[in-house]
Amino acid sequence: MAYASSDQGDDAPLAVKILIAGGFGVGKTTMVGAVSEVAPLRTEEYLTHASVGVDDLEGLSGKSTTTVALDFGRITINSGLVLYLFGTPGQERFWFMWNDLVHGAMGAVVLVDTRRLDVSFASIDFFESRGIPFVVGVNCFHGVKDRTKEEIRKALDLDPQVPLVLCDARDRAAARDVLLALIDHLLAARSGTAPQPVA
Ligand SMILES: Nc1nc2c(ncn2[C@@H]2O[C@H](COP(=O)(O)OP(=O)(O)O)[C@@H](O)[C@H]2O)c(=O)[nH]1
Ligand SMILES: [Mg+2]
Repeated sequence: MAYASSDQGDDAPLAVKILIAGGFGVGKTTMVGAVSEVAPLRTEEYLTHASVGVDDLEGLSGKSTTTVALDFGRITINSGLVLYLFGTPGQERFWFMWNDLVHGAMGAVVLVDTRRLDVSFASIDFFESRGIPFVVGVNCFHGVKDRTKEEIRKALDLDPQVPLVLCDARDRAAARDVLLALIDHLLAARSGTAPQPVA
């Protein structure tokens, strides 16, 4: 994937790769679909009996598909910046893909569902351990804000500098706001040197 590609000429927008991560069923596919200005590339499969007992569907009675590879979308922030979004597969059996997906990523959104915070712990650990800047998007399913931001921060054991934004993954403007919070965070983290994509 291209990042700040030098062969596009000076006027070409900066292309930045962002990962949309979080556990199974937190709204990754939904968010990429909501913000993408290109028809999102999806690799959803219907959940089959084969996934019963493998994919944890507790609390997800409406979920009938699952992302087997990844979601891909694009959003133009302004004339100088385009984000390429890669939704990561949430199920544990696809974690081997994450080391490839992370190549060149400048930052990440980790989506959480307050009813099942634990399913996103691994994503947070992953980005923390690799020093990749991320923001946490709290997907308020059905508009339910059942915990305060402080409670969620504490439960996730988040570093104080990691932004936490409430959102509705289905809503384009709300999803865009999460991405804007990530861009602000990336710029703030620069402190002289831009965050470097993972080699
Ligand atoms: N009510 C509500 N449902 C949502 C929201 N975000 C996602 N969903 C639903 O929750 C399920 C899981 O979302 P999905 O995007 O497939 O999760 P993923 O596994 O992280 O990609 C789907 O049935 C979505 O339609 C939300 O903000 N509110
Ligand atoms: Mg998905």
